[in-house]
Amino acid sequence: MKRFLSALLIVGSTSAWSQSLPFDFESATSGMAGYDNASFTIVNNPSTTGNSSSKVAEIVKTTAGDLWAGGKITNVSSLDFSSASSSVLSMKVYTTEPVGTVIKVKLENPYTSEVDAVTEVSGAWHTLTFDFGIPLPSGSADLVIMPQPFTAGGGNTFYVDDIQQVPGTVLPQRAGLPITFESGTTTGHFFSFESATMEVVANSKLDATNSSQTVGKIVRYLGAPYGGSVITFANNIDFANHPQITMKVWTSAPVGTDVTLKAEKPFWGEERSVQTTKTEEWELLTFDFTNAPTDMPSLVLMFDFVTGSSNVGDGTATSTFFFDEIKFANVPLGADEIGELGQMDVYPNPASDRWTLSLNDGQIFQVQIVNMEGRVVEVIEGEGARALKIDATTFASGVYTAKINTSRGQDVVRLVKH
Ligand SMILES: [Ca+2]
Ligand SMILES: [Ca+2]
Repeated sequence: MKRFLSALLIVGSTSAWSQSLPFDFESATSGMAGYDNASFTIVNNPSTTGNSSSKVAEIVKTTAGDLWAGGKITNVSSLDFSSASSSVLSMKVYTTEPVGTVIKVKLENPYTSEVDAVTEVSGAWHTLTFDFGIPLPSGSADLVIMPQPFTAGGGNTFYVDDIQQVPGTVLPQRAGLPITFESGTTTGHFFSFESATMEVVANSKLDATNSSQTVGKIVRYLGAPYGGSVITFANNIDFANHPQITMKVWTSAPVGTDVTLKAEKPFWGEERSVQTTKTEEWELLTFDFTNAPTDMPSLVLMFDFVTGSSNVGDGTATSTFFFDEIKFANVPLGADEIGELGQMDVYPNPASDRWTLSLNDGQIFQVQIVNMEGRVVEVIEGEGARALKIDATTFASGVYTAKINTSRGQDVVRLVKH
């Protein structure tokens, strides 16, 4: 039996050799393989500006017809993006392809996630970060690097180095609508897909329809026709009481461009599309979700998406969309976004023995405490009190999200246990 076991171990260690981050390519790196006729090899560093190391990895998209060619490192173990200390993948990139070139990173086999970043310089090393968003992948997978997806190869060359996990922000989910970008909703609350990027930016398009300070911006680069960005709320979107959503949009794309909101839950989505009636002006668009299911927590934004279209975006002004004040049509816009009510004080935070939640005004009905994996670990009845003490001694050190039902609505706060 013992001999059989050791034979198995030998087989296991040769056929399923695993690699772990970081990768600096200074020595031979197992599991590197080009696909779709691309090469993926270790070479001398072509430029030491911004990267003084001697060896880097080179991907050459050799064949013009292979639009999706790239390189992968198979069986990378111990990938864990679920904690703030390692929630972002960072990679140095060098290419002489133009600024705005998309670099896609995919975790597959098993497929868990993919995310794109866009180059900011040409002909110099710089660091791109890949935030895998929610759900936070972990485990073992093939790490696929797909430079310039949806673009003919024919010799286009990319260098990568220092692939590692770095600290990022793991944000608690927003409680729900509205989203105004004026009090807490950030880029990190959104997950962008298919070569779209989403940023929270200053409103550079101030006019009578939207004079607010801050807005969201989505740019579609070469990807799929359905490139966009999604936000997942702590609560389901309450279409029973609020069947219509409004959103302000500004774009240089022509009048008649489709704007799509899709409410989503796993394996189900409801899409509503309307068309712009203005260009280079803010306008208010209304999306009617009457009779939509009421158990969907995610809202997907897709611009210029028409089913069957091959329009994939190109990073120009007509692929750029500003949006703001996503709200229920029948709820007036308050000063604050939900989740940043500012009515809930938590102290001390971080805590080692107890947190006190205190509401300035109103009653606490129930508190649900959710761990980083999204599991409810405790439910505390508030019984209508204005303040509530929560025993922290039974919690493992880490970050938790408290979802609080109050007489003023829902609030979400982050609790940190020392
Ligand atoms: Ca190196
Ligand atoms: Ca705003």
